[in-house]
This record gives sequence, C-alpha cells and structure tokens, in this order.
Amino acid sequence: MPIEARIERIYEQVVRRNPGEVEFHQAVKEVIETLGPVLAKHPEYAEHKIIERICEPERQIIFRVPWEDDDGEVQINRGFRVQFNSVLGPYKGGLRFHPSVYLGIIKFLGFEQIFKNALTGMPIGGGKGGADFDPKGRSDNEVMRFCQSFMTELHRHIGEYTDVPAGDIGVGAREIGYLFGQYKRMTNRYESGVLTGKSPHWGGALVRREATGYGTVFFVEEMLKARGQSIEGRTCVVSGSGNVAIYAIEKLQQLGAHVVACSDSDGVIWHERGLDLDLVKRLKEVERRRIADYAREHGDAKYLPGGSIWDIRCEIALPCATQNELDEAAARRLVANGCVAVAEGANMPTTPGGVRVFQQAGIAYGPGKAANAGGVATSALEMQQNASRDAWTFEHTERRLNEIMSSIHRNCHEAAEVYGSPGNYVIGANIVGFRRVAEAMLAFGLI
Ligand code: NDP
Ligand code: 2IT
Repeated sequence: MPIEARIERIYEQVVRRNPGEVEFHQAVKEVIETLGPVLAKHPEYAEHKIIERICEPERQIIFRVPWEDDDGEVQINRGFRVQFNSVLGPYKGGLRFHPSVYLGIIKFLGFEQIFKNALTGMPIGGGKGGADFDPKGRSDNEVMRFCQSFMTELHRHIGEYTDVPAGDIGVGAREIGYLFGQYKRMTNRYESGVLTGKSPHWGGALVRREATGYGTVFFVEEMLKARGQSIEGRTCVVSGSGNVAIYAIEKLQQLGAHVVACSDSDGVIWHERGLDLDLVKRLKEVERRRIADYAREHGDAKYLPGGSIWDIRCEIALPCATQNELDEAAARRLVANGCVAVAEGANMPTTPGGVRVFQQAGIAYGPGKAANAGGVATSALEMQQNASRDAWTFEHTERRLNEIMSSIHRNCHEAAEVYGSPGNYVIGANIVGFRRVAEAMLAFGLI
C-alpha cells in the first residue's frame, strides 16, 4: 500500500476507535501526516506497526474524585491519567485542572508529550492527567480537599520509576504541594522524584517555575539567530497570564524586547509603553485576580474584554494560554501586521489552518512540542537532582535549560533539512521525536 494511503488509513482507525475526541484526532493527524518521508526511509517502522502502536495508549485510568466544598456539599469530579508511552522512561507529563477537561484533551496532551519528551533527549516517557475540576473561585481549603481526594486514587498508579506527574493549566506549586503531601501520607515514603514542579524548599528544582516560558524564548532566540536576527528591541505579544506566559514575558524583557500585551480567558491587556510584569505577577500569582484589574492600576493601559490579542501589531507572538487559541484568520492578521516569529508556549495553540498560514508566509514558527519542551526538560533535571539528593544553583540550571533548547532547535533544524523541508520545525520536531521512540520500540520487541 502506498505510504500516504497507509497514513490516511491509520488516521481513520484512530478516529473510529476514539469517537468524539476531536483534539486527540487533531494532534495525531498533525504528527502522522509529516511521517511519510520517514516511513519511506525506514520500511521496518511500517512492518512493525510502530505508528499504530504509538497511537494506542499503554494504559488509561479514569476515576471518581469526590470531595466536600466549604458549604458542606458533596462534589464529584472525574480524574484522568493516560499513561501513553514508556519506552524512553517513566511516563512524564503534567496534570490539568480545568472544567473543559475530558478524555480527548488528556489524550491529545499525552500524545504530544511522547514526542516532546523524546525531543529533550532525556529519559522520560509520555503521559498526561487531570480533572474537570474548576479551581477558579475555590478557597485554598477546597483546592486542598480536592487534591487530597485526587491523589488518594492516583497514588497507586504513579511512582518515581513508573509515572511522574507535574503541573499544567490550573496546577501550580500550591496544588503540587497538596498532592505531594497526600502521596507521602498514603505511601509512607518521602519519594521526592514522584512529582516535579515542587517548591525549592522541599525538593523542587530552581528554574522549574520559569522553565517553560524561558525555554520558549530561548527557542525564539535560536530561530531568529538561524536567520541572522535577534530579539532585542522587538515588539511582542504573549497570550495568557499564567505560569508559562509570565516567565516568557520575563525572559523577553530581560533580552531587551518590548512586550505590549497579555490576556486571560476574559480579555486582553494592551499597554503600549510596555507591560508592568510585577503587577501581572501580583495579580495572577499572589492575589489570583483577573487581568482586567491591571487597567485599574495603569490608566494608560487598555482592557479589551473578549478581544483578540492577535489583532495587536507585533513582530513576535507567543501563544501561551491554551489549545486552538490562534486560528487561520488570526494568523493572517499577525502576518499582515509584520510578525516574523511565532513560538508556542502552549500545547497545540495554533489550528492547522493557522499553521499553514505561518508556513506559507515563511515566518519562523516553532511548534509547541519543540518550543515549550523546556518545562518538562527542567522537570527531568528536577528528577535528576532528586535521585542524587542534590540541589543545583539557579545559574547552573538555567544554563542547562538554555543548552537543551539549543540542542532541540539544532536537531529539528537539521532533520528538516535532511528530510527535504528546510526551516520547517514542524517536520523536524515530529521526525526527531518519532524516530527516538520508534527505535526504542523496535529494540524492545512487540510491546
Ligand atoms: P496556567 O493555569 O498557569 O495559565 C493558563 C492561562 O491560560 C491563564 O491565563 C488562563 O486564563 C488562560 N487559559 C486557560 N484556558 C483557557 C481557555 N480555555 N481560553 C482562554 N484562555 C485560557 O497554565 P500554564 O501557564 O501552566 O499553561 C498554559 C499553556 O502552556 C497550556 O497549554 C499548557 O498545556 C502549556 N504548557 C505548560 C507547561 C508548564 O510547565 N506549566 C509546560 C508546557 C506547556 P484564565 O485564568 O482566565 O483561565
Ligand atoms: O505540557 C507540558 O510539557 C507540561 N505541562 C509539563 C510536564 C512536566 O512533566 O513537567
């Protein structure tokens, strides 16, 4: 059967076997439609049905999470952990707490994570988890009780050599603390390496908090360097105002860029003289308020309720909020306004139509599995420090992160050239990640 037809058939099977999981279908399609040239060079991958096996998670766990709210009412949520692929190491990937979570979201994230983690070159497999719990407006005590109930089930499925969760949307240092406390209580083991993103006061790595955002900016630096350009003096917009967005803005500012806008799910803040990052941090990290409140403190900033951040003129755009937040029309506006680089701090934020626009325009486009891999890579550095009971300095860890992002960029850039699509980081990232996983799967026999 011709390779293209074979890939199409695999995709149809995935859709049929996983009905309604549209984000998962999208993520699978985006990867496998770029693998034709690899299958042509390596017929053994098709013979051993490597792609078909990768598309089927090794294990999927769905569980009830009952908890009591502050009014004494019982609440029931649904918890997930999808253990997708463990040929390169223990399952590794974050937990997302957001009301939109269902199996299709967790599977898209877990699938992406396999290739992202392979790209880092570190010994980590791919997994993802979460719950349809909405932390917004919940008290610390409610979040704690939810996390305790979630971990009461999850603890039997994870471990430092089995599966190592971390944060994602709605899960930060506070939640990781409650989850770790309950894991320790359930197992009677101080097993630091079972979770990453811990506070540096009790086993967390310095730089893990900053890593995804910083890493995304390091990736932009590399993409621009490859074109003889740089970040300094550029006007930038960063969507979201959570963990990834905040530290992407911080690194952009440190490198001399001018960041004029960020957002949350309610609206956009546009501050032409440059964002006041200390205020964003206070509003979001400390007080857990809405980005609209930024404009109350800076009269010259504009708040655009329900607005699109991609309408704002910029040279560098970093989507750092959520999936499918940047569609084809938004991509056209960015290109028309002179944008030269887009790197995805979020997972799958650009729709397939948006990606096509960037590629046709020839701008530097870094897909999430390459551009945001600094977060999980630094999680792997945290695991390394936990295993050796060591704690590295901020400077050392940031240098390691920078080296890892450069090497991811170099590998993607080279693979894109070798496989006949120079400058195409989508093809480069998919091929490098896929080949590492495929080679290990071949070596391990039929598993
Ligand atoms: P946070 O929860 O810290 O922040 C999420 C931000 O995105 C908030 O500003 C939130 O706004 C906004 N957002 C979330 N969901 C939506 C939505 N449905 N529509 C519009 N805006 C939304 O999460 P992170 O910063 O950790 O994660 C952001 C992205 O980065 C995600 O795609 C995540 O998968 C990805 N990522 C995260 C990594 C990490 O280390 N944390 C690593 C690699 C990727 P609001 O407060 O209004 O909901
Ligand atoms: O999407 C991601 O890479 C993350 N949320 C981070 C995963 C991790 O294990 O650090």
